[in-house]
Amino acid sequence: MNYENYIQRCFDLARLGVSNVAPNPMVGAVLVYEDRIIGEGWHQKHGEAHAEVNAVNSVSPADRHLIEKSTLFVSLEPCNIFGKTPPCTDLILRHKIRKVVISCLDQTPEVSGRGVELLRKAGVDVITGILQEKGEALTNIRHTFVSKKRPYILLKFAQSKDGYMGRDGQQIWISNAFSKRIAHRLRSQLSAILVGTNTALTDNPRLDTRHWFGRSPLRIVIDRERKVPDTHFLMDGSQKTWVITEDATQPENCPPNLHFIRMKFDENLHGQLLARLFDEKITSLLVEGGAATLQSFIDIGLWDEAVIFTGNKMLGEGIEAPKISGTVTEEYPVAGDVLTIVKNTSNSR
Ligand code: AOF
Ligand code: ZN
Repeated sequence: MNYENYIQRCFDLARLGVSNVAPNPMVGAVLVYEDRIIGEGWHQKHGEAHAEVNAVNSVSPADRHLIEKSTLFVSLEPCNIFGKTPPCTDLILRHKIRKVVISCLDQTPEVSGRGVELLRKAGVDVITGILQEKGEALTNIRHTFVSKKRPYILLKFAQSKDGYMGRDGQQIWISNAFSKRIAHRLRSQLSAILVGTNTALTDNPRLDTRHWFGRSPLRIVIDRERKVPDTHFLMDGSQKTWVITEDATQPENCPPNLHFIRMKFDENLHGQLLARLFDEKITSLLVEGGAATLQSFIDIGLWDEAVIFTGNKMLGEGIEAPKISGTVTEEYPVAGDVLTIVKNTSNSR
């Protein structure tokens, strides 16, 4: 039996939950009897059944007697705790499944190895670490959140071929329509999206997912002095929005999902914001600009990944794109643009 193929299938299934499972991780599971898949499942929505439950429930009546003779493959260690749902270890024992193969451990402190231990103590043969690096990449958002107690931070920007992001006070479109769709897909997969005051004023962004589908993230704008006028899209109440400011007085007729949140604009502004996001169980944050806001996260090492679109135009002058150093993990063409993914491999905070 090729463990890697089945674990890879778990990853593919897991990804189907991409926009709907936060703050939970994406998880996939398959049940295999003598090299035949008899059940498959994935975690589809936060608060609902885990992958293992869906895999067991998907087995046809004709195959149900095979469950106890099957091997359960899961992309993540099965949970042993009562969260929103009962422990998956109970399910495994109740169905007398004797072999479980997993990719990586669940770093949630209450689980973290205990799920495996519980199963082994009950006599289940548990194999761990299959395609572990890929399994960890799949759960990086959740694992950053539980281990660093802050959201996974992804920086996104577009730059011209000669390294400029735009010109002061002027909206300039650098990347192409294909890149824009990829950017909107990214938005649909993350939980919150942040811009600074200048970007909000100059670009009047909507920060939604209109060129993709699925839910739109929480919008956050840093606006110390409340410069963004209420005629701008960010203030329209179409999506939940936080305005981070020094003056949090609610305006009259304020839309119910527009929140003015007071913070101290000192050297710990990022810390305050990230702590607030952690409290609200927001597991990922997309920082979209502008240059100064992006650079402020880079300067203090608070970033995990950067997605950079490089267009094929030259601007000659303007606002320089942030300088980022990390490990390039992917680079590919997008209809004339180049998309580069950089990971922060230094030990970020
Ligand atoms: C699994 N299988 O498919 C998922 C798991 O709040 P709950 O009930 O959804 O459970 C939270 C815990 O379950 C937490 O440890 C999280 O990492 C894990 N997610 N575990 O066995 C799954 N989604
Ligand atoms: Zn579970």
